[in-house]
Amino acid sequence: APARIAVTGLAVMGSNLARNLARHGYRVAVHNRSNARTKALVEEHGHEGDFVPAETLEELVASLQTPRQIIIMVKAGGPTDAVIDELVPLLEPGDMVIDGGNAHYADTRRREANLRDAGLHFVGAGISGGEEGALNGPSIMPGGSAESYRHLGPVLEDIAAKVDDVPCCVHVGPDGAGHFVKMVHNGIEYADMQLIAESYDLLRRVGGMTPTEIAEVFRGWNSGDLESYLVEITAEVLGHFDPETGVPLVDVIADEAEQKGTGRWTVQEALELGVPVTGIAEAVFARSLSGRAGQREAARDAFGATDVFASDRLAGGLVEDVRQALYASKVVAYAQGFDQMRAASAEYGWDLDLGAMATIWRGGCIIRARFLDRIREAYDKNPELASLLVDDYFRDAVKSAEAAWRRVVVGAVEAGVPAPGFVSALAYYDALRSERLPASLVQGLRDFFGAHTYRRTDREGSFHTLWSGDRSQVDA
Ligand code: NBP
Repeated sequence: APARIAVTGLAVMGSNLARNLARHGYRVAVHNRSNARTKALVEEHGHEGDFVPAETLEELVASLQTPRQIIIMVKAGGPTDAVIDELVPLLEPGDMVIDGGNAHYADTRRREANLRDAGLHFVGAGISGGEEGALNGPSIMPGGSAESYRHLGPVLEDIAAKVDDVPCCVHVGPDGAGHFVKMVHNGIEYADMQLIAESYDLLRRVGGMTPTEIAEVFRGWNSGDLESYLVEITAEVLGHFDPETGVPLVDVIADEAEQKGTGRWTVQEALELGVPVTGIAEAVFARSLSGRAGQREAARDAFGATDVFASDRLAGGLVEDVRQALYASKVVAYAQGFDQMRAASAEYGWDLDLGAMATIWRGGCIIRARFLDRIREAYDKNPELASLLVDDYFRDAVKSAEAAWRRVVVGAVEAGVPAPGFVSALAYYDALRSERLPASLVQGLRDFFGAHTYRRTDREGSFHTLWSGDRSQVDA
């Protein structure tokens, strides 16, 4: 019998996805550029289901039922284009090519348009959850045509993670929508991790707690509003001791954070769209700063290795204050990420259902969290919500955290412990809720040096002041 679906690219993600499909009873055709991986997959896991190994793409295509569904799981970028170029001449109108890699959404838009011209469906599908998710149920964010989702949706929903029996997979929107949403997911993941890291740093350096004690704190937090995969694994990492030296592992890991680029993409796209994603940007920059070893050393030499300055601001309930600051800052980071998805949806005509995005991130992916139920409820109540922050539930949560949040920010600044995530999140909140912003002065300056004009608060129109003349105002 022909295979139901195919996977080409059998490194860790592709082989786990193929196994997931096979375990769900699908006859899966499998292929890899170098045949050794295909052989290894079938030898090691052939008993898990019904695999159809193919040595060439021709063989792979020939083994499939029509319309064909072929998932590409290769290294993002050039390799994806190479596979598509080889595959397209072998396909027939109506066939579906699914890219499950971490593609940039602009590449996905380009590929979708090209394949559409050839009568093919191209589905850029964000897949989150790493190798574990690919095998046991990832969060899947497929873009592409509605018609392709009618064929593919049932299969993808079948292999996706489930929360309360609801699959973590939904048709996100046309062309690059799926990969865009996956990108923002990763950006939010950066912000979330940065806020967690700042919380740890404050508890450690201001609170004088040990990693083991802090692990315990995170374990406790994981049974409340902050319940999430990242908080859960923070307790695991902080509680782990290096078998070689016997010290907490976190103390022997080099403090230079790396990145693969999706956080940077998120910020670059936010700049293009004009959406302030300050939490994600601070997280990306914090990683970059950590990696600038030479500058850090020079600064330590110049200023003396800073220990913590005395501050009694946080003497009282540090742990609870930090918990509240973390929660409020996290709400800001998510609010910003959702703003970015809304802006892209308007820009590209994607008609994204933001509540559905929260739903499919509840399981399978790295930012899965209890909190996402609240986000879904907020958008269910009001799909046109101006900001997540103003939803009743989040407004109350942020308001009740506000005093603690300010104490943490002031305390961190006073102690000299960098907390860019907390500080910028609070500044964002304060800016949004300000009656007047000094942007009026910025406009005045722009008008002064560049005749860029300004609008007035009291009547319509554009105006310019004759700064170098008699300083009267003219209509612009
Ligand atoms: P890699 O990203 O390490 O890619 C290795 C695969 O790409 C191998 O199958 C390799 O074939 C194939 N490949 C390359 Br490289 N160049 C090729 C070419 N020119 N033509 C055909 N095949 C080529 O694999 P991965 O870590 O499994 O990730 C796969 C995708 O999933 C990536 O886009 C990744 O960003 C994404 N992703 C990964 C994770 C994760 O946790 N790792 C999570 C979510 C998404 P070969 O065996 O012949 O060299």
